[in-house]
Amino acid sequence: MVARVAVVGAGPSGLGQLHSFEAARRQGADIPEIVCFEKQSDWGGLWNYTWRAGLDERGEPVHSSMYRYLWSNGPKECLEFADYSFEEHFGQQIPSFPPREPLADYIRGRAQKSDGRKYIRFSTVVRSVSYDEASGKFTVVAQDLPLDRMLSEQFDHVVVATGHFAIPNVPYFDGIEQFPGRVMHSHDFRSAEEFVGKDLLVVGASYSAEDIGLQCKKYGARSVTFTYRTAAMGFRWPDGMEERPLLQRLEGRSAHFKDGSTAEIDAIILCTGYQHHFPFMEDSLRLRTRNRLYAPGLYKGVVWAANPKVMYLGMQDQWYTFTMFDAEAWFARDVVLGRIELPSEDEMRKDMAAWTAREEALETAYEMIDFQADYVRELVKYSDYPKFDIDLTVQEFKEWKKDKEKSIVTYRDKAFKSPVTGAMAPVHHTPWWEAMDDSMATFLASGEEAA
Ligand code: FAD
Ligand code: NA7
Repeated sequence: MVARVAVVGAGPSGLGQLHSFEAARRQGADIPEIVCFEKQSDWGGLWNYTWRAGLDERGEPVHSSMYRYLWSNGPKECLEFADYSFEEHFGQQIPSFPPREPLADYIRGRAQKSDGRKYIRFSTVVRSVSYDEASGKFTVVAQDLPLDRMLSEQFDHVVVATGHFAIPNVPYFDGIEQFPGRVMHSHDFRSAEEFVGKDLLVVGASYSAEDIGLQCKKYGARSVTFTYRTAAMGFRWPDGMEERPLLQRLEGRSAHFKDGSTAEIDAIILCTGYQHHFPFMEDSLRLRTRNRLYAPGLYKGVVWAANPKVMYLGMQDQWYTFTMFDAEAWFARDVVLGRIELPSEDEMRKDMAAWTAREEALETAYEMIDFQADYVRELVKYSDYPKFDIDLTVQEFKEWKKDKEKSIVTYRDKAFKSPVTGAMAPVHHTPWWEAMDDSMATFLASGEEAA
């Protein structure tokens, strides 16, 4: 009997999984039957932008946390698929920091090339995954949303690729319920235009805070005050932007901070991160973790050690993204195909403990980059994921970090070299701070056409 594999989610991670099986099939391997369940009506995961926020047209939580005018926050060279270069997709060299639309197009381009759609059931949300010891099978219950029907099927393996930046972490601050202006989480943020001329408070000190705060200023917010819990981001912010210690309480429009200072604000965006949320997994199979570089219980960051027929992709905090998801997907595929033999549970636990100990000793961002690069290097040793220049990506990540320290406004104007083709990217025709139009057409146009 042919084995069956359920893949939950058709974002970059799930699509990487489908692509890996298809690559093996095209090389003549016998592959299991693959069914990918995707709750949205299209692929691309978070990159699949929607204007909707909160609940969608069918009452499901909106998945995407992406917003208009979102540009890649890292060099595209550090996420370039080893078997599908940007040059192959666009037929030309493109600048290093693309907006969302060309990146979404690139993700879809590779999935299309390997005919990924044939594996996917769109608009189908997984409601529960349970395991039966006696039969060794999983029961996956999914809801076909358009038909409003529950379907129940058996599988031999389950790959969870549902992402972890979609369910907001929303803290409470004293007096927030009486605040007279807009309060939202970054998950619901769609457009900076709403905040033109406003004094904005942004809670948080990580990527969302940095990018949303900066973007709001770029599009015309009067001022942006960040408030941090642990440490300030410490960038050299443009005029009208500053960082304060943690918000203690709100009194009307006044925000009171830990250092005793206050600010008058019109709106609050909580850029306070997300929850790893897998309500559909039965208790014994459910990953429970915060956003960190080595999630507990996952051998090689992928295999659920307590039941190795369950795998999770993309569950780490992310410096690397698409290539790391691929490295994981190839590993997971080869576990399913029996090409990788897993050690005993005890050995897996020792291996996980060693990675966790190393992760817990990390202090600087540079060490974290090295850690995640080593993790990707470790994974690709096990499979035939095509070689790419990982050392170059480490160098580029570190250069990018330094560029940001120099100027948070101009770091996206730099160009990097492809670890796949070795070609240097061109510099974008318009400095990012002045680039108000993020459409693919304008981004890909030559300087003269864009002018
Ligand atoms: P997702 O992209 O979240 O995809 C998960 C998929 O699973 C979705 O399609 C969802 O609909 C589906 N799903 C969820 N639950 C179910 C269910 N129960 N049943 C069926 N389907 C389900 N990365 C970068 O490399 N560069 C960037 O510039 C960048 N910017 C970012 C900006 C924001 C605001 C955020 C939130 C993230 C950003 N990221 C960026 C990181 C992002 O995590 C990855 O790029 C990538 O989208 C993760 O892919 P994924 O497939 O693991 O998860
Ligand atoms: P992150 O990177 O998980 O960061 C969450 C931030 O929220 C972080 O600075 C936290 O502070 C802060 N946070 C969390 N809870 C609180 C409370 N209670 N009070 C104050 N601050 C809090 O999530 P992001 O959304 O920034 O980034 C996720 C992805 O989106 C990322 O991959 C990007 O590419 C885009 P801490 O520093 O822990 O004190």
